[in-house]
Amino acid sequence: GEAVYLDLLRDVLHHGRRQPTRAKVGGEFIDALSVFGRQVRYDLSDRFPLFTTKRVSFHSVVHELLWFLRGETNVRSLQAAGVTIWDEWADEAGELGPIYGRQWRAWNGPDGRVFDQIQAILDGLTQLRQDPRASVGRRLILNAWNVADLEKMALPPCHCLAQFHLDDAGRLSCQLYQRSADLFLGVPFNVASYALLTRLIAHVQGLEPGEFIHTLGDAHIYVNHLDQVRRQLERDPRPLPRVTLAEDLDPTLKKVRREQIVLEGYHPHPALPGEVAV
Ligand code: THF
Repeated sequence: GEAVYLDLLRDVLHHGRRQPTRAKVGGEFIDALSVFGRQVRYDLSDRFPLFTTKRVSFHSVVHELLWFLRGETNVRSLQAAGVTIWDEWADEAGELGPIYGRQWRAWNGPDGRVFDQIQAILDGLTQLRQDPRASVGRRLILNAWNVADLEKMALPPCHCLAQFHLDDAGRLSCQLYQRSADLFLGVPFNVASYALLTRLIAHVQGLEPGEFIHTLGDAHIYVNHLDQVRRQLERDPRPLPRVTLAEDLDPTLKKVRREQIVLEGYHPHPALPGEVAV
């Protein structure tokens, strides 16, 4: 459960090296305590990993994920839902360039072909359910790191590549490689987001959720979050909530509606506000 995340916070708090970063808070460069290379696993079979030692906005997590799944890269529709987490990086027109949504749903090939990676994963799982030897078995990859597009993105992807895995018991797992992990603000979102993506894919494919495995490159705590992290570590985690999904989700995952995803039994400690480094 949540304990492995709290252990990671403690690890970086005690063993992280203080490093300069490219990011700014209030116009000034900010340092971070940082380690390189960690891995954390979350069981998705029963409870949902939305952390309880501070309130995490499930509303923002869901809207951001559905926005990625629609292939959108403009913040206006997020703002209309009251979600502002991408505002700092958007231009005057609300655009972020070809970030996650574009790469997931419409990766442009050199010959003018357009690749929908989410649909390819869904089709791959359909094949794999019929034939466990199908060649896609170890190729269920979602890749946002499009080298040719990086300079057009407002921010290169932090969660770069996810691999899905179907086991012989019909359980779907996901492993994410995250090159840069803002442990206090971003990671609670990232964990909930990929846990939900795994649940959504499993649901429309008639599979059970397995595990979410979070592999981290540079895992850091920005120094303006240290007080909040220390307070968070004094709190006792509570039972994790449950998420239930409507039976009739759009099988392409393009038109899933907010109200089709229901959070139950979430009783977190109070929010711990912190300013995001841009
Ligand atoms: N940049 C940095 N420095 N950290 C990140 O986590 C991050 N991202 C995305 C892109 N760049 C990043 C943006 N995601 C919040 C949460 C996620 C974000 C950005 C900001 C945030 O401020 N959360 C507050 C408020 C939540 C809300 O308003 O709903 C929080 O208390 O959780 C991570 O991939």
